[in-house]
Amino acid sequence: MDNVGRIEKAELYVIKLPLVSPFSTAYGVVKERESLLLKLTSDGCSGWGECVAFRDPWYNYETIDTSLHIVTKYLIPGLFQIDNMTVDQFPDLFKWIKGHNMSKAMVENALLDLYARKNSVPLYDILGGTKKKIRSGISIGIVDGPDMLLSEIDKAVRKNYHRIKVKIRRGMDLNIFSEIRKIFPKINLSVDANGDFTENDIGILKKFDEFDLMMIEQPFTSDNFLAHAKFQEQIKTPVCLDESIDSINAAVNAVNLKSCRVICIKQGRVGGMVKAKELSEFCIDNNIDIWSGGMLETGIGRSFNLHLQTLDGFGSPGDTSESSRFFIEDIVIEPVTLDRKGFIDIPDGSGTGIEVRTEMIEKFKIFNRTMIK
Ligand code: OSB
Ligand code: MG
Repeated sequence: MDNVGRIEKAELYVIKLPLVSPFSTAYGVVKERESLLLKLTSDGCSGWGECVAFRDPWYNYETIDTSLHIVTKYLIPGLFQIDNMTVDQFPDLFKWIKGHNMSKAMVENALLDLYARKNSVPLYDILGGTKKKIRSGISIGIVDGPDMLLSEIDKAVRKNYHRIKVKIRRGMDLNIFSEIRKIFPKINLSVDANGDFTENDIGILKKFDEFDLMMIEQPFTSDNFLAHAKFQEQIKTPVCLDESIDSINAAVNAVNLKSCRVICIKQGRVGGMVKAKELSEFCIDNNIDIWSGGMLETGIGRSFNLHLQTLDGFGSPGDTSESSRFFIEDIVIEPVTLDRKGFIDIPDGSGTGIEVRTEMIEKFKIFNRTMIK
């Protein structure tokens, strides 16, 4: 990669977008998606990034406020000090900052988009991805009662989503899965616990082998690699790690301890596209299946997830759904949509290939700050 050039301006926006319906997990309910966005400008060209952290720290420790702190105090001033950096040097430049991957990912992604736009090439070309369309998947939050869940699944099946994931929590009645399988015997089905169970629940969790699931995602807390290994040894269904994998080293631990057979890669959680690609290659070399996760991203973050999935290793459907599944109106001109067979086209323009609707940013912004070099 060549140098990105001199970054002259960084504009930060926090927007608050209403969701079509509340999204519930074992730990939290999101009613409105607050998102931190960044626009970097250089030589009259701009690139955008989105921080996938939520307002509150229920998924991991990062929040929009911690990210604003890291970005404005360290990352942007750091970028302003350098004039001749390539995007792949970004992770090394800021590795002295411990953690805060979601903040790093937003800045790196904006740089990558900027670089690609300056060079008039699509982002997937820079990454080395070749797919023109990718498979879709939907994650259904915890809803009120079995009828509602069955109706949500039915809607997703009619749209031809390639995989349907259902959020679960401790204490829920697992008989609903027999019900789901009676009505939808063949769909690609998986579950996600967001770490709500403990090792003491292994007896109950083993029942999931009866439902022919693609995987069980993150049953235990993110630091509990041993419990996941113990569980994987006792269950035929593949265990998938999400929250646990924030670095290649975490994946090395998971592989060596046999904690999982699948890893959900979220480019935001691992620190950006460069790290996400590295992690995908590590997983493939170590026989771990991968797919791209989602974090209720707006059109900006969603576009990075699309480009990531053009890479060869991302053949399985992940959590990339239509924008309209979450948002009444997206903040980009080209929201993500499914074709009749449930595939999603990769945008073909420069960079991420999407254009941000500035009037939407103005309408939904609750904070902004501009930093000039
Ligand atoms: O655990 O994968 C998760 C949403 C927010 C936080 C964590 C998760 C999720 C999802 C939905 O499951 C992903 C999406 O469709 O964007
Ligand atoms: Mg998950």
